[in-house]
Amino acid sequence: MNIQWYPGHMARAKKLLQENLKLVDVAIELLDARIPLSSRNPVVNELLDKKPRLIILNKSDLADSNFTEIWKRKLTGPNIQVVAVDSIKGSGIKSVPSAVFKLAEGIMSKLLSKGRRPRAVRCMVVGIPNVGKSFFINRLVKQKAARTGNRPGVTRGQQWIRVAKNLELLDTPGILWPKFNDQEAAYKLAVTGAIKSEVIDIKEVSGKLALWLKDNYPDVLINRYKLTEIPDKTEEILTVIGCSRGFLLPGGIVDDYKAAVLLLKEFREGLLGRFTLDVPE
Ligand SMILES: Nc1nc2c(ncn2[C@@H]2O[C@H](COP(=O)(O)OP(=O)(O)OP(=O)(O)O)[C@@H](O)[C@H]2O)c(=O)[nH]1
Ligand SMILES: [Mg+2]
Repeated sequence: MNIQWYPGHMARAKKLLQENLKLVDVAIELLDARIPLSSRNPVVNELLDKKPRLIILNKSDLADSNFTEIWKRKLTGPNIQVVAVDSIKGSGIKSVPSAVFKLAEGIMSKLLSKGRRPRAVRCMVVGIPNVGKSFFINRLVKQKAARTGNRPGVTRGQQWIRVAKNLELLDTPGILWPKFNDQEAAYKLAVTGAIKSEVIDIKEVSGKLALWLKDNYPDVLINRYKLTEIPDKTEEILTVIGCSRGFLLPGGIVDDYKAAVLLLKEFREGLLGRFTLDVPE
């Protein structure tokens, strides 16, 4: 497996992010709660080094809540706060403004002491494609201010959005990095939907997921797809799923591509349960 995806618009977005960084007081970094390590962009992480940072573990409704608690503790640090959020239902959103104001306290009081007029706290929302940046912002402003979509690469330009008189956000396009040296992380990005489907081998990615489920949560596969047992070989797991669902091609051959698509889709929608792929040590 070799997954790579760094189209021109991401390189441009990274440049824009770099330029706009000096305009903002706080960076809001959205990570996918299912893969808090693999969804962290190392290039952006470095750029944000000196900024007060609020980490949002988004899609926490799809992640294992015990692991999310551990990740929250691990990721918190000096000048870094962490909040777990479900941007669809809105849980966790309420504590976001107070966390932002706390992180911006130092900067704002410095401005005031210099005799500058009070102004809104400015935040930049950054994260990988499809992690839910625009959904998160819309939740925060309680209206559809930012364009969203169930595929990576929806937001193209940057967009300022006013949440309240004292809080403004900059929505940015999702950015990955030029080379995935860690293909294990790339696979996790593919499984969770951060990489567009055209550049991945669906059967390979879904097969790897099937194997992971077999090794860690076999009952989930058995119950969901009404299997009697799970074969050892990756391709065969997809075949038994396809067989169980009656996915047949002409000639009675099982359509394991269709099974691969189904497994990925159901995993992403949370129909198999809540899973964290980056397991904390
Ligand atoms: N289950 C779940 N789904 C979410 C959550 N937040 C966003 N989504 C889904 O994730 C998908 C992507 O959301 P967007 O807000 O468009 O993602 P984005 O990060 O702005 O993506 P780009 O603009 O492409 O970089 C949508 O289909 C949402 O339904 C969440 O907290 N939980
Ligand atoms: Mg977006």
